[in-house]
Amino acid sequence: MRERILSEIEVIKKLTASNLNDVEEIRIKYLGKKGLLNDMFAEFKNVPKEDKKEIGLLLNDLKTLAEGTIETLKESLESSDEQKGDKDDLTKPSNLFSLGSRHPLSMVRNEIIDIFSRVGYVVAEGPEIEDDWHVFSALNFPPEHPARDMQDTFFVENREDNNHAILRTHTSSVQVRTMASQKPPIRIIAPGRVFRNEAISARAHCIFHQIEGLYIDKGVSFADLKQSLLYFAKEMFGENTQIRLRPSYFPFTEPSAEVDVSCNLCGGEGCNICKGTGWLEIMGCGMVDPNVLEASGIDSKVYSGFAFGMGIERITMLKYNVKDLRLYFENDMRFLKQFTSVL
Ligand code: 2U9
Repeated sequence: MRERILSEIEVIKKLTASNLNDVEEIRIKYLGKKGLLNDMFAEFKNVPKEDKKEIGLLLNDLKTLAEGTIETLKESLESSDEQKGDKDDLTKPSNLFSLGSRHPLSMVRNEIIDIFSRVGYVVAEGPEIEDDWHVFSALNFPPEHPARDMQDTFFVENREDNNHAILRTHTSSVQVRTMASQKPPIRIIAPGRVFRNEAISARAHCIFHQIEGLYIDKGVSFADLKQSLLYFAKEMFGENTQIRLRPSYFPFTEPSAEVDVSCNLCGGEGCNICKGTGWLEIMGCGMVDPNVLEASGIDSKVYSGFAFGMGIERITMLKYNVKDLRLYFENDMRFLKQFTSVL
């Protein structure tokens, strides 16, 4: 009997349990009515008299050890269950999770789309990989124009007929496609990504975003263009904003102009943002050249139209005082977190 008790002591010392059912099984095995200890205590009467004291002490040790071990196993499982229960408490408030926000370029693009859609413009989209005809020829670019050069434009595929596949350098190709497939009146706004072969710096990037507008109907005049742009400038930069137009040149518009808005930081007084002039350049515009209308099958004797184009990066820079173009593309959370609107 001594050996049995000693070997059970060793077994109990090594007991483990992975759940409370295991502990109950151990309890029944050792301390249950028909358990090992009751068996042993029943057998105790057969122990020779001279061994009774020693075996009795050993039996009591075994019982104390079994009770203590079972209690310890139970306690440790209950406390880890409590922790688990804590995690599964469905009444607890959930952890806070951080919501993302719109990219500043998307916010400004959406705001511009919103302003023009309030006066009847609809959004038009087209492919980023274009061909020479839609990007240059249909827009009255002469064959030797420098923009057609590989230094300025990314070529995707050279074609024998010279209608090379290229990455669009402006979204004007979207308007060309709309003019070729729809009859006037046309009133569209074309937002999108454009590509130019430029060295990346604080002021230039090889990828940027434009929004262009096109309005074609009978009797559309330069006065309509001016009023439409004044409406846009006031909606975008505030009710007191003024505009001025300076003569310019683009192959696709005639006459053409650059558009400035009065600096809303200094109210036109002159500051370091407007470099002391009181004016900030925001876009280019003009009356669609008759050659451009004709190239897309629109009769220039019946219809006229105006067009304008702006860089979304530039408008965002002016609106939010962003100093370096590269910030838009780096996805640095410290920059992006400053724009929390969900426009
Ligand atoms: C068609 C006819 C005419 C779109 C126009 C501009 C003037 C212009 C620049 C502003 C800054 C591009 O992002 S930028 O570098 N754009 O100055 N864009 S008129 O004229 C068109 C477009 C399509 C069929």
